[in-house]
Amino acid sequence: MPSSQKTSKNKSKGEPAKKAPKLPPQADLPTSYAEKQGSGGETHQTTGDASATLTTQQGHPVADDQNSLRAGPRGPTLLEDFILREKIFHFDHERIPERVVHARGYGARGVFELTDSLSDYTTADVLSKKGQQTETFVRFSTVAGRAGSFDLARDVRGFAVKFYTNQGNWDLVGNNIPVFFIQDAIKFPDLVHAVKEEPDRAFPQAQSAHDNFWDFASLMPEAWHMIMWQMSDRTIPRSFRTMEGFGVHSFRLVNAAGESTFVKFHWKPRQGLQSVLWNEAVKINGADPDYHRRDLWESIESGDFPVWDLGVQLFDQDTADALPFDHLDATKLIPEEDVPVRLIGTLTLNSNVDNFFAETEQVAFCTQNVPPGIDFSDDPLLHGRNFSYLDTQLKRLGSPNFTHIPVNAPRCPVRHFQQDGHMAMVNPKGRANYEPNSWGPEGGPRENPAIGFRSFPAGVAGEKSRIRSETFADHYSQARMFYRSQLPIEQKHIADALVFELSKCVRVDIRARSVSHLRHIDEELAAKVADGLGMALPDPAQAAKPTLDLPTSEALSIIANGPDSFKGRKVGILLTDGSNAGLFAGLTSALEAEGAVWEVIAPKIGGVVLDDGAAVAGSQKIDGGPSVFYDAVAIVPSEEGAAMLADDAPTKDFASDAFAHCKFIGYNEAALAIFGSARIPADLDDGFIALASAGDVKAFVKTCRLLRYWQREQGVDFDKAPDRKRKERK
Ligand code: HDE
Repeated sequence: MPSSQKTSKNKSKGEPAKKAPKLPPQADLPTSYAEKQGSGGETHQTTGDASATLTTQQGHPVADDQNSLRAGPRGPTLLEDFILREKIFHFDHERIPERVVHARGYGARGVFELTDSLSDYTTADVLSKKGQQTETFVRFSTVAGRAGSFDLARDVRGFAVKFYTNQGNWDLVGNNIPVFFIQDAIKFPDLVHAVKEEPDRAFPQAQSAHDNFWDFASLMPEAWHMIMWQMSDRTIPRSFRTMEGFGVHSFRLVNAAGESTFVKFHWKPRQGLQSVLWNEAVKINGADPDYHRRDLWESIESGDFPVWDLGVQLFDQDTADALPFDHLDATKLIPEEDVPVRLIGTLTLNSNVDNFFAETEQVAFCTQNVPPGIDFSDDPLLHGRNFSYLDTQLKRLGSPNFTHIPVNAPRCPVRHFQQDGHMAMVNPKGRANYEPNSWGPEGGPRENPAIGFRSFPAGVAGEKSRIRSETFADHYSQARMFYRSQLPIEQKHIADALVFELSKCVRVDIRARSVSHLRHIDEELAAKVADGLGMALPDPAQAAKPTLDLPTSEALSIIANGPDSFKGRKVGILLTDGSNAGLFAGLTSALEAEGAVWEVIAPKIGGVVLDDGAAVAGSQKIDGGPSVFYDAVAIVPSEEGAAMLADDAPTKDFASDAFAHCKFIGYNEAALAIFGSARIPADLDDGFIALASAGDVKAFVKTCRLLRYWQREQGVDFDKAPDRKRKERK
C-alpha cells in the first residue's frame, strides 16, 4: 500500500497513530542546501539512502511527506508542523506576476557565432572577433495572451535574444515583424489595453478580433502598416523555427574612432519561412495548444538545432536622409533592396532549459542592455522601452538583484559597489563599498575611460514640447508596399483575415472606420473587405499625406522565402493493420534521408501489424493526431483498414482537412475509399501523389519541399504576380 494511504484504526483521543520512524544518522545527510539542490531535484521513493533524503528548505530531513502533524488521527492539525507550514507557504508563493505583455513564451539556450567581423563599425567584441562564440538565451512569445493561452493565436511573436558577451549582456528584444503599431511610447499602454481581453468581461483572450482592438486601430492611422503584417500569415507561423526576427528600431554601432553607423538587425531562419492557414491555426489551438513549444522542444531534443543568420542593414546619415520616410519611426522598415542585409553570424539553439521557471519565466530582457560599441538611435519608441524594461523586471522578479538569477547573470566579471536588497546572492567582500576611496588595490573596481561604455555624442537641440515630427506623417505608403509585395495567395489571406477580424466587431462604425483606411492602402483590397463584410465601401479616412507607390520587395513575402528542402518538417503517416510494409519502410527512409520527421497515426495507440507481420507502434491515435499537426500526410491503409475507417469522423477530418489546407497527400489505392467518404473530389489534383513504388516515394518527398499545393485554394488569381520591378523612387 502506498504510504499516502496509511490509516489508523486507533481513534482514541491523543494517542499517536504511529511511531516516529528512525532517521538515518546525521553524518549521512546532505551537508548543505546547495548540495541537495545539486542532486537535481529528482523524486525519490522512501529510501534508506541518506543522500536521497527529502529535506525542508532549511535542510531538515523529512520523515513523512504524506501526513501532516495532527493531534490524534482524526484530530486538529498542529501549528507546530513547520514542515507542512513551509511547504504550503512556498507553494502559495510559487507564482510571480506574469509579463504584462508577451506572457506566453518559450525559451531555449544557444550559441552565437560571428562569421563576419564588424570591427570597422563597432568596438563591441561580440560583433568584432570572427569565429568567436557567445552564449545566448532566446525567448519566443505571443504578445496578447496570458501565460496559459494557446500558441497559434493570430499575434505578433516576440523574438528576444540575450547575448552573454564578455563586455556585459546585450539584449536584442525584437519581434517577428520589422515594424510596430505605434510611433510614441506614450501610446503603448493604450495599444496593449485595446488588444487584450476587454476589462469588464475578461474576454476575448489572446486575439485582436474584437471591438476594442479595432476601435483603437481605426483611430490610429500610424498602426496600419503593422496591421497589414498582423493580418498576413506572419502572425500564424508554422513554428518558431520558421520565423524571421527583427530588432525593429534603428540602433547605432560606434567604432574605435568614435564614428557612428546606423544599424537594423535581422534574424533569417535557415529553415525558411513558413506559416499555417488560419483554419489550421484554429484547429491546432484546440488539438495542441502547445504546438509551438512542443515543436521547438522536440527539434532541439532530437538534435535538429534551428539556426538563424544574424543580418545587419548598415547605413549612414546621408542614406537615412535620402529615405522617403524617417528611420526613427518604428512603423517603417528599410527595404532590403535599398539597404542590403549583410549576414554576419549564426545563432544556433542547441539546448533546452532544465527548468522552465528558472530560465524562461525568470529571464529578464532589457532593451537598454547594450555593450560598448552599440548605442541607441533617437527612436522615441526605443527610448520609452529603455525606461520600461528595467521597471518591469523589478515588479516581476521582486528585487533589484534580478541579475543574480543565473539566467540573467552576465558571464563576464561583474564588479561594482551596489549592495544588499532582497535576495542578494552575490555580495562584495572587503571594506570599501564606495568610490572614490583611498584603499588602494583593495579599494575595489575603478572606472575605465579606455574600455568603458561611452554614449555617442549626438548633438541635441530643440524646444521642449509634446510634438510628433512631420517626417512621421506618412502612414500608408509602406502598408501599400507590403500588401503589393505579397503573392496573390498571400493577399487573399490578408483580405480573409481582415474580414474575419472585423466580422467579430459588433459595432458597424468600427468596421467602416477600419475599411476607410484600407482605401489608402489598396482600393481592390478595400472593396474585397467591404464586400466580405456585406457593407458599402466607406469614404477614405482623412490622410495626413498621400500614399506613395513605393517599389515592392520580395523579402516581404513568406512563400517567396520558403525553404528549399523538407528538412525539419513532419509527415503524418496513417496506417492500419495490414498496411504495406515495403511502402512504409520506403517512405520513412526517404523522409529521414531528407531530414524530415514522421509520426504513425493509427486506429489504436498500441499500433498496427503490417502485411509482413511486423508491429509498428502508433505515435497518435487518429483523433489525437489530426492532419493539422503535419506538413504533409501519407494515407496508406490496407483495404480492410480503409473500409473500417471510411465512416470514422476523425479519419474523414484527417483527409478532408489535409485537402482543404492545401497539403500534399501521398496515398495508395485503398485510401480512395476514405477520400470518397471525406467528399474529396474524385478527380484528384496534382497535390495527390500516388505511392506505389520506391520512385513514387522519392517524388512525394521532393514535391513536399514546396510545402503546399496552393493551386487548390479557391478564389485566387494565380497569374497575377506582384510587380517585382524596382521602380525609380520619385
Ligand atoms: Fe516590449 N515589453 N514594449 N516591445 N517586448 C515587454 O518587458 C514595452 C515593444 C518585446 O521574452 C515587457 O519583460 C514598451 C516593441 C518582447 O521576456 C515590458 C513598449 C517590441 C518582449 C515591455 C514596447 C517589443 C517584450 C513586459 C513601447 C519589438 C518579451 C515583460 C515603448 C521590437 C521579452 C518584460 C521576453 C516585453 C514594454 C514595445 C518586444 C512591459 C513600453 C516595439 C519580445 O517592459
